[in-house]
Amino acid sequence: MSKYGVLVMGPAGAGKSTFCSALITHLRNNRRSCFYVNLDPAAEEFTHEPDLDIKDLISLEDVMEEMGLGPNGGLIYCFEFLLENLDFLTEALDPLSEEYLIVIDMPGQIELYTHIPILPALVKHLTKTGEEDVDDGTQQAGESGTMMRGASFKRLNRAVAGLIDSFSMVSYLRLEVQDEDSVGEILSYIDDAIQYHEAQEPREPNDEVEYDETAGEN
Ligand SMILES: Nc1nc2c(ncn2[C@@H]2O[C@H](COP(=O)(O)OP(=O)(O)O)[C@@H](O)[C@H]2O)c(=O)[nH]1
Ligand SMILES: [Mg+2]
Repeated sequence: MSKYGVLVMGPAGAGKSTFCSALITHLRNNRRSCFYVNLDPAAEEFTHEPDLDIKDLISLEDVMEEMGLGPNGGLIYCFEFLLENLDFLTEALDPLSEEYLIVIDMPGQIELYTHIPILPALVKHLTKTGEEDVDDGTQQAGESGTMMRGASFKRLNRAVAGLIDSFSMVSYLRLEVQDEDSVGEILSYIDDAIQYHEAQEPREPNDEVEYDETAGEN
């Protein structure tokens, strides 16, 4: 069974957690299932309590105290620990059905992305979970020793960039976090990417939601 998620990344203070919170509010208002994962060991206050919190695996405060590390070193330690204990993620995500949107709130410290390969390792693990057809081709290409150079390489690059552009695989979207329609617009891009509506078609749950504004609990 496939699972779908949003990995929210960006520099510290960019608004990642604010975006996660707005997205989760929007999903809940529309009776959509979501699972909020906080992977920032330094995050303390949440609008929505995380369903899974890295702090339940390892605490930054404890690490700093016990290992004598500063905040950045401590954060790196926490992530290295997470990578050694990925069952913590897998066990929580495994039972989720494909209707869930998994929202993963990441820390922003640049060291985590530049000094250690946590992101590739994390993404590799997440895309492998429950999937059989993971393609490792990219890594093998680099090792083959037959690197393309010169004009043909430039043409290939241009063609790949054109493809990404034509299919809107990378886009910049403006978010006005207090505007429900703006959050909804971002969600519709996410839904397009994960083909949410195609998967939901037989049950059409959104039709019910849209017209049933008085329905029970949140
Ligand atoms: N003015 C403004 N402030 C924002 C915006 N997004 C987030 N903030 C504020 O910036 C601070 C950091 O946001 P946060 O979501 O915690 O950033 P994170 O470190 O990327 O998770 C908070 O005080 C937010 O209220 C925005 O779009 N505009
Ligand atoms: Mg944050």
